[in-house]
Amino acid sequence: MQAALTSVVLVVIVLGALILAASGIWWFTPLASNWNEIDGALLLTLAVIGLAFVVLNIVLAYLVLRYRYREQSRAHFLPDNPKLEKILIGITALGIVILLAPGLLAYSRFISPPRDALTIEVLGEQWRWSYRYPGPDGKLGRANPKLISPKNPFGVDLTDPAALDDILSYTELHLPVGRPVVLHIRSKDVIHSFFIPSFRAKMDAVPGMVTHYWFIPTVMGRFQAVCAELCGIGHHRMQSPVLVERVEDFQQWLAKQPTVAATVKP
Ligand SMILES: [Cu+2]
Repeated sequence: MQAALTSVVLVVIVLGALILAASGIWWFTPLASNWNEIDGALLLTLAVIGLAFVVLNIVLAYLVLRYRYREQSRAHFLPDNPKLEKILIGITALGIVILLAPGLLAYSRFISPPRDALTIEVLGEQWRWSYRYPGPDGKLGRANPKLISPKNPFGVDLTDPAALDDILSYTELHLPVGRPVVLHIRSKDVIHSFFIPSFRAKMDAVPGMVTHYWFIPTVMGRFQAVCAELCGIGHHRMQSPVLVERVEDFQQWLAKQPTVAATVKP
């Protein structure tokens, strides 16, 4: 009786998961960047682990029922079965290769930005995101964590001439549509992770390092960046709006933001 109940529960779990997946209520948000490739790797991963989940649980449900306890039954002694083990190792190895290979290829492109990409700095701290854009010179000035102060939250090095025209945003990330953007990601305190789900783009922000990734925003509109690394009590509200606009609107917004020279310089 218990064996039958266990089997039924396993089958119900599998059916429930399949119905939930087919209903689409927890499906991905529509892609809003160039990363079709990452979407493809995610779907392939879902297909491989989904198939393994269904097959393993159905086999388990069958075995629980087939070999349930019976008064007169006796177990066989089966020391090992090299042939079966080889087959299982082969299937597992193939599954792992299918899971890893497309992701590794996509990742190598994800961290290799094109030369004409617009560089924007992302600074994470408990619990907010701030952004630094290059000024008219097109170059971000040097920054150093040792220079961080209440007046100079990015730790911008004021002796670097390229730094003075840099533009700061403490609230929103604005992006021009259709232009490659590379984000240089820093953290002031603990490990955060800068994740824009609609762009399928995510990377850890690690204190003492500058990490990076690039993308092309392909859809205009309002999206959301979130922190994807549990980073303390305010982690859940470490979010920031991401606005993808026409190039002219982006330039207009940028022109209204404060520069380093105006706000940080003593
Ligand atoms: Cu965080």
